[in-house]
Amino acid sequence: YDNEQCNQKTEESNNKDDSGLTEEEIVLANAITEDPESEKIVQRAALVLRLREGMSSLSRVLKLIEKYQGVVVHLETRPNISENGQLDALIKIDMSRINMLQLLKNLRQSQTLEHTTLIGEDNISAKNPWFPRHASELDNCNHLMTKYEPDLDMNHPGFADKVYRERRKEIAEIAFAYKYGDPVPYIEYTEVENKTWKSVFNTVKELTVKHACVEHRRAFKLLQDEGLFVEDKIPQLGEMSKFMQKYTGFTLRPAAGLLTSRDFLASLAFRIFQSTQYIRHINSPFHTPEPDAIHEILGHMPLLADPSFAQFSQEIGLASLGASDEEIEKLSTIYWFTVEFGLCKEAGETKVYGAGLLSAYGELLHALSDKPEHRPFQPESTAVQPYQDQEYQPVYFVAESIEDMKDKFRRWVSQMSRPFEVRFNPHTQRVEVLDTV
Ligand code: NLE
Ligand code: FE
Repeated sequence: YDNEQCNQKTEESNNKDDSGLTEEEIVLANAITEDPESEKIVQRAALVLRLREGMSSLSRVLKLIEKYQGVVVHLETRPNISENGQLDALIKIDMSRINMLQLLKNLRQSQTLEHTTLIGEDNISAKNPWFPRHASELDNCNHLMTKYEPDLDMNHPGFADKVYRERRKEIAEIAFAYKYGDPVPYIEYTEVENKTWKSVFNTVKELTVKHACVEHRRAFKLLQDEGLFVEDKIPQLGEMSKFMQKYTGFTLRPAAGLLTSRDFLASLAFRIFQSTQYIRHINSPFHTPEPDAIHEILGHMPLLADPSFAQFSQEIGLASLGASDEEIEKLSTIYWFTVEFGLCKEAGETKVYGAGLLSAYGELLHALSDKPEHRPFQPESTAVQPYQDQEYQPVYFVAESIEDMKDKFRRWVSQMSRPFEVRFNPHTQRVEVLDTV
């Protein structure tokens, strides 16, 4: 209902707009004015201006910034090379999003334009930091990374397999069509797909008894007891979603492939896990660089049914909302070395809790061997460790325990630059923004 209302308003103002804002800004301006919280969000932005009358234009601009309660944090000018007497200025300002839009509008208005021209802007499109405030808005958070796909990558085992490629398309279409509130789609898996599952399931089952952390082992057992984890049938995401919901409130929505980090992490804030639904190629059962339903089901879902781990997953998600690109990169690196490839100690032994290891027989053994490097998990260093996603990892980070990792993460994340805090309200499935400036 909210969305509908907002769209209608957008259309109206598109028709009779003369504000000088771009279409995207109008959409956002409308969304912003309807949202009282957004007035409080201060963001830093950079403007590059051509000052047609040199310093006197500059003073007009500064007055304008003052009028909109902006704080200039950096200012540089230089003579414009092509036109005599004109200056180019770079101005960095902290200003609330709503005032920023007003300022932009003003700068673009004709009387101001005689004095200044807006040449460039950074971080102004009020889209940043747009983030979903309600679980339904995750319908907009399904941007895919095109990296390793059967259609595009010659090294993909499905590249030459037309039937496989068709199947991938079919399942991707189902995910694209999914909207918040729909039941998780049911997929009738083929015999080949179930066979692939069987070989991964049986090896993982055997290895995890010895090598998985207690949280994973516990949930794995529950899943077997409840009849969801059986060797000859791929569990349906709908069933898995119900299972997780019962223990931690996490639910699933289908994803068509590897999502951008920002979109993927955002959903975790709502205790929603975006899960692929296709199955890896039968020729590479024990390792695939891309996520597939086997990886999600065997690796992620048991841990998402663990209360403490679910909490950690949601906290990474909450930290990502409205974060800068740099911070998203750090958060997804932490995610990579914990949720995907994490190791932890348990009564003096090294165990596995990373989903990318728990769904890949080959890499699990590699991770525990003496070939790769083991380093202690430290958010500061882990967050900036470069990684690749095509081969086995050369470095893994070992946590003292999942609890300890969570504590360290919390301390680290509290130093992020975001000028507001967020809180998830499970009754409304809404993220509430709390001002801290
Ligand atoms: N390598 C994992 C597997 O084969 O199950 C998938 C990792 C996805 C990040
Ligand atoms: Fe994963």
